[in-house]
Amino acid sequence: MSINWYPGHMAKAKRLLGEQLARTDLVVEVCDARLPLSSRNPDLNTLLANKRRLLLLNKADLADPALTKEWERFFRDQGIQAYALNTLASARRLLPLIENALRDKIQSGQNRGIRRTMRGMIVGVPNVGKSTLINQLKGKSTIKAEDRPGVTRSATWFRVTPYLELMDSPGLLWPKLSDPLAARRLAYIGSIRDEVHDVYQLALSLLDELMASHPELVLSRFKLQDESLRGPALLQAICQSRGYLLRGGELDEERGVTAVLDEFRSGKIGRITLEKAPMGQEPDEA
Ligand SMILES: Nc1nc2c(ncn2[C@@H]2O[C@H](COP(=O)(O)OP(=O)(O)OP(=O)(O)O)[C@@H](O)[C@H]2O)c(=O)[nH]1
Ligand SMILES: [Mg+2]
Repeated sequence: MSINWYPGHMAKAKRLLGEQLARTDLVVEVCDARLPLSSRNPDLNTLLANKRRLLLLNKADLADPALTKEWERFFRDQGIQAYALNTLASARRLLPLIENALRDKIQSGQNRGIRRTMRGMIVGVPNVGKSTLINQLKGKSTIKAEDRPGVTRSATWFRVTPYLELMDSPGLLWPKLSDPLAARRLAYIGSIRDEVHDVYQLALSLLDELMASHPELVLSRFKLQDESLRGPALLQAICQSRGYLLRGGELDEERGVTAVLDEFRSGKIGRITLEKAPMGQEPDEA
């Protein structure tokens, strides 16, 4: 898959993050709980240097809860403060976490009779829910947030409580991703634009992955019986089962592709985590 998925606005975003870092007390990194390694951009480590950080495993409602617990444990073992979150249901859980992470800063101000506004920068790859998180905390959907990557185009500060400002930022992908599996998985969760992929191949490879890890969920969602189906034959069986037909009676595979990708992304196939936490290993942030 050799594709240009690093549009100009991402290079700009990287510059902006660097510029805003000096006025930031804390960085809140958002990744996708279904893909906790591959949806973390390793560039952020160098870019954010020694800033205090929280890691949110967002969209936890779409991920396997037991595996999310393992991921939380894995990151905490590495000294990373990681928390699962469902932004749509309980974004406000972030506020005490931020307060806790900044307790000494807040306290030292209070000792001098000052309560300064704290500033947190929200960063992460596209489509993980950064803008939605700020909307939920503000209690108003004033920021554009949609289920596709590249929605936010500039970095903007928003006051979410009397003493907290959060900065929304454009999703940041890396210029080149050498691991094709990680690239595909980022596409499955909608962090890389569908336009740059062959979506037919993408749906087939997603189906293959799901048949290897969760065959029962695929068979039950698409009302199929044959566990041995793979590749184009599986997609065709899905179209048949759903009655996706073109006017001449031919299978409407395009509709099948859309159904597979959309239904995975929205969790309708099941709560599926694509990456397992490595046990007893250093994090591999490829
Ligand atoms: N199920 C679920 N969906 C979520 C959650 N958080 C965000 N979303 C959805 O994810 C989609 C992307 O959200 P955005 O807030 O636009 O993501 P973003 O990270 O700002 O994306 P970019 O601006 O493109 O970088 C939207 O359809 C949200 O409703 C969550 O915790 N669970
Ligand atoms: Mg956004």
